[in-house]
Amino acid sequence: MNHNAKTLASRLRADEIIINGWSSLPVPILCELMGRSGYAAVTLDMQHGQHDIASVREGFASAVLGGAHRVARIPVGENATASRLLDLGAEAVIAPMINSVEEAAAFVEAMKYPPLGARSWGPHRGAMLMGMTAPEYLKKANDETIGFAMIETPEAFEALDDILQVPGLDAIFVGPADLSLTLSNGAEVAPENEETRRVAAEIAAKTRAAGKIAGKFCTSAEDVAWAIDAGFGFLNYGIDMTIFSDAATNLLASIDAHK
Ligand code: 3PY
Ligand code: MG
Repeated sequence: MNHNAKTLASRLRADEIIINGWSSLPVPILCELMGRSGYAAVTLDMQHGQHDIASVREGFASAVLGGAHRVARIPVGENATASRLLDLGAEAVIAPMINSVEEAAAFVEAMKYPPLGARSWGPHRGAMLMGMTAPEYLKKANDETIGFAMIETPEAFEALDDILQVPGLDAIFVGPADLSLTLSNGAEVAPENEETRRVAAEIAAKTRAAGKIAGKFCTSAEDVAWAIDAGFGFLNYGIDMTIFSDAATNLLASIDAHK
């Protein structure tokens, strides 16, 4: 966000629906283009995407230029990177494969300043991108930056009630590809199948009942509509690589000489 604009946290807590674009390519201007195209937020992916710290640092600045909120996903268990991403200006960090209360608590510890956690001080770039002085950032960071714990296994679903009680955990994000893979014990990746949706709907209901923000990765326009009805407020729809290759394929298909 830019100076004086609302934070992502405040928009989500006010029940605004936020459509997020997934950034997997380490090309900063694509984050700006996503913002200029109308995405409210962009998530830069360090788990399965090609981003590293340098491309996220530049991508955040580009997202600001494009008017999009800045989100990033860490690799599994790399909580030190979560703190670093906040220092570089992340408004939200997504942690994949949170399967237990202990894992959720360790993530919160990296995300929050005392007394909620043990985040170390040094948010110079982060405060700048939030349009805050360092003392303002210290006062507001625990409320105005968000940690999403990803629920994407039956084990995580089993522990969800307890995970939702972890002090300082702001939000849950459903990864339906892994959820379907693990629910089917490796048989299929089917993010929109009945069983995955049944579990995802319960995750949304429990998360909302606990007063927390619910997010989900969506794989079609119909899936976005379904997820909004189910209570999810932070929705990813669209991945940079797919957007480009689909657009290129459609463009070429529209040329008679190409057929
Ligand atoms: C999943 O669907 O498993 C995800 O992690 C989405 O990025
Ligand atoms: Mg996943």
